[in-house]
Amino acid sequence: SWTASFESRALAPATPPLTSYLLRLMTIKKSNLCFSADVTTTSELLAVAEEVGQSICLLKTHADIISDFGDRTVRGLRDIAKRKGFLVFEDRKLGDIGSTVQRQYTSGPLSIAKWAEIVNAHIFPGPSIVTALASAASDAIAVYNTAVHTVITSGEPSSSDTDNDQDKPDPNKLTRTISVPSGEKKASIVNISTTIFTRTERISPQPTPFPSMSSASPDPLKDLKAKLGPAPYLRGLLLLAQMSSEGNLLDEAYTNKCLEVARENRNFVLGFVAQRSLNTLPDDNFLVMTPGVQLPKDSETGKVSGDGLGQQYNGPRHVVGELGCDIIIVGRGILNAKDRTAEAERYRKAGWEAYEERIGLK
Ligand code: UP6
Repeated sequence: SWTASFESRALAPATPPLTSYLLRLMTIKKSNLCFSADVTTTSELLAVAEEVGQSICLLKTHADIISDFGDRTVRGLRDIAKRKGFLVFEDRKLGDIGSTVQRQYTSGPLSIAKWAEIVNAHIFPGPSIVTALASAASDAIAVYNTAVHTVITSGEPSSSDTDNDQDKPDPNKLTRTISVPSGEKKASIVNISTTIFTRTERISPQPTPFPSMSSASPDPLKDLKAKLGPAPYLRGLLLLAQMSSEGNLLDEAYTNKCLEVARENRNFVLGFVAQRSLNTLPDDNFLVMTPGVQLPKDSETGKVSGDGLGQQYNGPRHVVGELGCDIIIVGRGILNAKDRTAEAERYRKAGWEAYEERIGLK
């Protein structure tokens, strides 16, 4: 239910590991803000990620509008994500037959699966878009997890370093992240591409209750890392269940179909891009991320309505507090500000206060 805290949703036993990690990250960082970095060069992307990184739980990209997208982009972004503590979401809105989306996801100049924990898709091509992407995702992370497996079966975890560097999988580093409890049978992976998700989930450490990131700490980001641990090398999908644009064709029946497809793929589908919470069954723990969010520039003049190109805006209190959305997605509201660091912080506070009100903390 959307009145439950992010912390309790992270700890629920059926919560997939990536969802759980993100919910813990949000709780510790006190942020349900996703920044939409709609910029057209690598330099701009890296600059703005540095500026807002501290305030966000997630950074959303449109890699296909970055004119010089490449190795430098990926390395730079992963480095900032690791330092500042956020996940990366490529807003690719995949929508084709299974075989094509697999390639769009894992190969070509973007090779999304290599650098973005989260990607999204439409379900208008039918439900096999989801199973095709799930299988491509598990193949993509198998390389990494094969390395882990080797180390697990050969025993000795390294104690030197707990960092998880996504760009250069290092089996020694990962043993600490997912060390197998003593006595547990060492799994042998017959078919790694189909077992990877259950396997990863089974051997992930159980999340334990976690204190908030301390703003009194001399280095809050270091504090965050100490409390959160390294990011798991996992991939997840969001379904486009509703859109923010005026006159869009995603009606109620379509939205319900998305929910149905998501329920059939609970370990891979983290949730939705939508305009309200879609969790209705007791087992539903889907995250809803909501674009079309802006705060009035100054609280005196009130409303923001649209961008003249179909975008429709709502405030964080409405979408999070009243409609039960979990994460606000903000692009130009932050991007066009003079001081983006301060503006991101203003959005983080607004989003978080709306969440605290909703769960009855305020
Ligand atoms: N986005 C929407 N509405 C949707 C789905 N996605 O606006 O229904 C994406 C846009 C853009 C961001 O592609 O990247 O969210 C919104 O940006 P803005 O805050 O600058 O309007």
